[in-house]
Amino acid sequence: MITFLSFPTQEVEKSGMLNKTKIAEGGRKLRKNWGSSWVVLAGNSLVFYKVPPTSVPAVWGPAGSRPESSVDLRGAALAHGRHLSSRQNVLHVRTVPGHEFLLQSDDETEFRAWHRALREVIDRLVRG
Ligand code: I3S
Repeated sequence: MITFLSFPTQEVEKSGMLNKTKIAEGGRKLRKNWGSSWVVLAGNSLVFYKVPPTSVPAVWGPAGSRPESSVDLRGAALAHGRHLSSRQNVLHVRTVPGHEFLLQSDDETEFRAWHRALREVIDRLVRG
C-alpha cells in the first residue's frame, strides 16, 4: 500500500522481490554485490526499496516508503544476462547514463513476467 502511495499518478506495472546487483556506474565497471530489493515498475522508472511495503512497520510512517534508488528507463537497453552471471533467470538493464544492473529471480515464471513488463515499458517509452 505504501508503495502505491508513492506513485499517486502513475500506474504500477509490476512490483515484487528481486535479487539485484549493480555492475556499472556511468560506464565504469563495478564489483558485483548481490542483494534483494522490493522493485516497483511504474511510469518511466524502476524503483528499488529495501523491503516490501507489507513488512514496513506502520510506526515508520512515510519514511518507510523512501526508495533506496531509482532508474530512468527512457532509452534503456534490456537483455538476458546469461553471459554476465552464473545465476539462472538474469536480466541485464543498461541506462542511457551508463548505469548497468542485473535483476534475478529463482522463480522462472516471475522472471518471465518481469522480462515482459520491462520490455513493454521500455518499448512504449521509445515510441513516446
Ligand atoms: O561475474 P563474476 O565477477 O564472476 O561474479 C561473481 C563475483 O562477483 C563474486 O564475488 P567475489 O568476486 O567478490 O567473490 C560473487 O560472490 C558472485 O555472486 C558473482 O557471480 P554471479 O555468477 O553470482 O553473478
